[in-house]
Amino acid sequence: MAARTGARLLEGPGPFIMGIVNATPDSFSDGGRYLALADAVAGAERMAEEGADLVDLGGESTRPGAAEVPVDEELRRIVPVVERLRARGFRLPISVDTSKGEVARAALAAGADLVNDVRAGDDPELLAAVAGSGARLVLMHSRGTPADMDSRAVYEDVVAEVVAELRAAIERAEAAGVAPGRIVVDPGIGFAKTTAQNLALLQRLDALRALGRPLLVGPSRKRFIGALTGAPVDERLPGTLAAVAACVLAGVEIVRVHDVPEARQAADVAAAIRDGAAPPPAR
Ligand code: HH2
Repeated sequence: MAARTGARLLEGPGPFIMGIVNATPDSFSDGGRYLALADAVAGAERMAEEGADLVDLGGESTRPGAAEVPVDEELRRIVPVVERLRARGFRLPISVDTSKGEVARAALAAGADLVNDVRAGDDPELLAAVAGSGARLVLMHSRGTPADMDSRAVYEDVVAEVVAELRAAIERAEAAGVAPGRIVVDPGIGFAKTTAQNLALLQRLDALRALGRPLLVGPSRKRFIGALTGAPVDERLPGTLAAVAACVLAGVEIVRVHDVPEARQAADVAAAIRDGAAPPPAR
């Protein structure tokens, strides 16, 4: 497949594909695959060839029940990957999936462009690091920690509450100096949500538009697909692609996926149907 020319994130027409590289031993679907530095670098470079618009490097699993990773270990897993990719001239934006200020700061210094925080700016040091760097920030909705998030999936109106909690997170980030135009929001599919709540959010993505920020959604291989279809985690690609298409039809700017070439195709076709136009020739 030909390499893409690499439109700058959120500056081209989109939709943008965020490829997942988890440098962890225990992530729910790709745990162990990218733990070694060389494997993580090769995985990111392969995703760039396959049509990703950015890659998301993670050093800590956030699946329900996952163990917390000490900051030194998370730094050791992530920072050398960013450094090596930048040294090799990697042409895509690099996102770092972390909730720790120290990790965010070090990754940004090493050349990351975006911090993807599944705790929506809970750590003031993370917000300060992003504010000082001019990087982008993803604020993802969740409640509690991996240890207790399943028991926190209690809402009267999941859509209204997720919107309100993301609005509070945006205010906290802006008060800490993050530029309003640098913030992306994410409803946090699978984080403190039941299958019915995930579906409600995916049906009502328009409600998140009230926040006035680009949207990111991460449905890839998640439990709700297994709950709907009975498919085990390594057989959820078709369900993932259905969710990717639904997100793109709803106008989501960024989709976070493990399977880049398949999601690229699904997203481009969905976008062409949505817009009634062929995608740009680079695709
Ligand atoms: N989902 C996961 C991790 N990070 N970030 C955003 N913004 N949105 C998501 O939906 C999201 C995320 C969980 O998926 P994965 O990285 O594959 O697994 P693990 O947390 O086990 O590493």
